[in-house]
Amino acid sequence: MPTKKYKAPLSHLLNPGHSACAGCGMIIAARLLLDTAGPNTIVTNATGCSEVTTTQYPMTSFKVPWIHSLFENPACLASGILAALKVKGLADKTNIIAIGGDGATFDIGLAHISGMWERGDNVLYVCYDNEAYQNTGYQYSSATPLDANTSTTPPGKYSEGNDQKKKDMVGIALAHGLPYIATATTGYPLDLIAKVKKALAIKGPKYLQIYTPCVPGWGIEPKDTITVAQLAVQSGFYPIVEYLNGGLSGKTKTTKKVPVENFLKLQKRFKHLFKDERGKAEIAKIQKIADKNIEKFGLLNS
Ligand SMILES: Cc1ncc(C[n+]2csc(CCOP(=O)(O)OP(=O)(O)O)c2C)c(N)n1
Ligand SMILES: [Mg+2]
Repeated sequence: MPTKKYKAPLSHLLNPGHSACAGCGMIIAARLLLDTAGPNTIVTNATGCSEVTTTQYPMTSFKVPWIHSLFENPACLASGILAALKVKGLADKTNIIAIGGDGATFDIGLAHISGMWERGDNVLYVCYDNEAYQNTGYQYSSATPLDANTSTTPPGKYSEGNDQKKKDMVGIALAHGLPYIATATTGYPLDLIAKVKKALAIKGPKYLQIYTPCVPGWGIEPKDTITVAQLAVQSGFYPIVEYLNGGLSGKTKTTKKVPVENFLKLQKRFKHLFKDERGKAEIAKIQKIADKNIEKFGLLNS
């Protein structure tokens, strides 16, 4: 586990005054991302919390050039900007970062992202993964984990919440042969910063998936944002890994395996699992998923 502490700079490229919830994991990630990328950056943004909370007309929190067009197309915008910068001879001097939530990335913008990756465009695509369409009222996305209670996967007599497993977006990125792919989380800011730096230093298409707890969507206390993200990693629920040219090049290990229960019980979206025997059996299934991750990536320090 990383032990160093994060020392925040005195000014930021994402101004305060945005309307993100107190304790929002996404907004912490956004600030770390921009401060690391620096002012020579152009951002394209999908629709979602990362856009709606930062750019309420006529104001913006962004201190770098920023554009939003449609929910599904930050990748297309990024490719267009790259083409224009090439004509102007500025392509090698500017970071282009495309941003989308998990809904924009795993579901609705996936075809456009695939095209951008296939073309080999020199763009860093960042997904803020809060595991649902949180902006429009906590609906299920294909990034929603098994058994989570969302407004479209409510638990009840015949349901334990979401009955599907989370889509393997990192696997999809790997299939595109990207030179750099990583997961990170606001739970470990220094690791996140290091990955942004590394990604931007590499030419070609990059994918960074950042695990960002959502206070109202997950039903957590604002003060628990960092703790919940760390427990997700320490339990194996959300593996933090890095791939260079398709080979596993980094992983965040844990010294002591934390039971997934410790992660789940801090969140109202999993509250129904702690009611009865049926829920207990579901927790065992989630534990199996985490155990599989620990085994697959070798996450336990022995
Ligand atoms: C084509 C289209 N479909 C649906 C919407 C409505 N919509 C706007 S934001 C959003 C949810 C975004 O979810 P996600 O990408 O996960 O980002 P989050 O808000 O969770 O950060 C939806 C469904 C839209 N704007 N455009
Ligand atoms: Mg989302």
